[in-house]
Amino acid sequence: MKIAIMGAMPEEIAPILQKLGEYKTTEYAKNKYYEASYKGVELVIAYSKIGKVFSTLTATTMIEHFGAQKLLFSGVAGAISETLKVGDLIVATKLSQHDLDITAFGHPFGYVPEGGVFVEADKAMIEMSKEVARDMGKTVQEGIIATGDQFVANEERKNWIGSTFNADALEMEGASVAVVCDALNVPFFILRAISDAADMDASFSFDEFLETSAVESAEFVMKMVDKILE
Ligand code: 4EH
Repeated sequence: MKIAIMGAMPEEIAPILQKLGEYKTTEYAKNKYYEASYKGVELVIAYSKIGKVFSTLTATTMIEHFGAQKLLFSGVAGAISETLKVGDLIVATKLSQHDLDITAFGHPFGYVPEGGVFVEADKAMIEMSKEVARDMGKTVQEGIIATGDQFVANEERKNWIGSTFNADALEMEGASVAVVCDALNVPFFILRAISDAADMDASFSFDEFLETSAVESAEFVMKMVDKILE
């Protein structure tokens, strides 16, 4: 089996590469892919760069070029739900693109003809995440993640995304990765640790907590890999 682990920023995969220690680096499509064997399975790891376009390219490459059969995303996110604080973990149940707008034709926000508004994540891995959380003595919240090509640092925009998509957290890559995995029949799991509250202090909070929250997420994702291999 080959499992892909992706992030968007270098900081989001650094803890994973550090844990693995040894890996092979391959350049492909203007990005670096890191391959390692871990407890008898093949891993392919990469950070995509920021946003929906780069994350689409990377997820597609991991599946179509490197042959990944499952994909786990690890990273940070802005909180919408009041119950999510910096460092807390959220597992996506389903994801939507909050910046996709063809409402002029009477469609809802996030909707694409023949696509839909949401893409659902793999139920088996969501179930596993509950066991992993129990094993680790941590809590993970399940929720809806909204994705768009903007760093949200505005209460009004955040609240709009929250009410329009019933979303609990927001980021810039999850929904595009979800579309790719869904289309190619690859089970996927999107985990994020909160770095900020997508409000006027978001950029400062993000800079302060990116690294520590990325570590929280990466540690959990590696425990997910362990659970998959059980
Ligand atoms: O990959 C992008 C990163 C911010 S942009 C999306 N990631 C972090 C999640 C995220 C997020 N997305 C939208 C955390 N908080 C968010 C928020 N809105 N409030 C970036 C950051 N630093 C340098 C360059 N780009």
